[in-house]
Amino acid sequence: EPKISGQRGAFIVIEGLDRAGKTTQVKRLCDKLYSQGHNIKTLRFPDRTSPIGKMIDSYLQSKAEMDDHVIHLLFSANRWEKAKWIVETLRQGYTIVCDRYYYSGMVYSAAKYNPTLSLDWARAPDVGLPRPDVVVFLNLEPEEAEKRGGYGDEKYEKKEMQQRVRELFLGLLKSPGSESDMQVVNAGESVEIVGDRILEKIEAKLKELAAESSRAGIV
Ligand code: NYM
Repeated sequence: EPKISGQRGAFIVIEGLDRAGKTTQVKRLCDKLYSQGHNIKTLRFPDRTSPIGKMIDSYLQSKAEMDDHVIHLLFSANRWEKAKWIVETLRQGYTIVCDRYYYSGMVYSAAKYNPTLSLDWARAPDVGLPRPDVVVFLNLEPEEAEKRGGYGDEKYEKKEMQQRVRELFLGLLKSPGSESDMQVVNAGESVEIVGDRILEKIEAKLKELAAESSRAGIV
């Protein structure tokens, strides 16, 4: 049941490399926040269920070829499809926990080093999306990722690409924009420890939020 106190929900994003344990941690976090009395909805990008999401899925599985700019814009469109839902759901008092957002969008596309696809170009189509209240980046050393049994078969799940993606993610933390608000958690620890660290970051932010104005911003 939506809260009737008038307090909006928080928009929480979990980011990271492939194999950093995002999906596991999103699930744990939702269970924990729910047990604390929050109303929770989850979201993941890409959302492969919509027509655009199905095109993205075909691309990731190498069943369809696409120009780097085209697939980038589809990933962005896939977020815009959900923008209104995000705003309304937060307003109803639900806290949203989201597996990847536009940060992944920027860094995976920019990691291709296509000369006409810069980080700035990649960011542009996402400007105006609902802005997260907290972003946690699960950082994983490349050696640790290797130990986790290598990558899957989808596009981008290659060592060199992951290394570039990681560098770009870490670069975002130093950027002057809203990306520098990202909280970093070392994903190389056990599931329990990583979960506790994530919760610490989020609880601190939720407290701040409760004290502040309740209007959500935009990217
Ligand atoms: N990915 C994800 C992008 O390249 N751009 C985006 O905007 C998003 C949201 O999709 N390798 C990439 C990162 C992943 C791949 O994600 C599929 P997942 O979380 O494995 O379903």
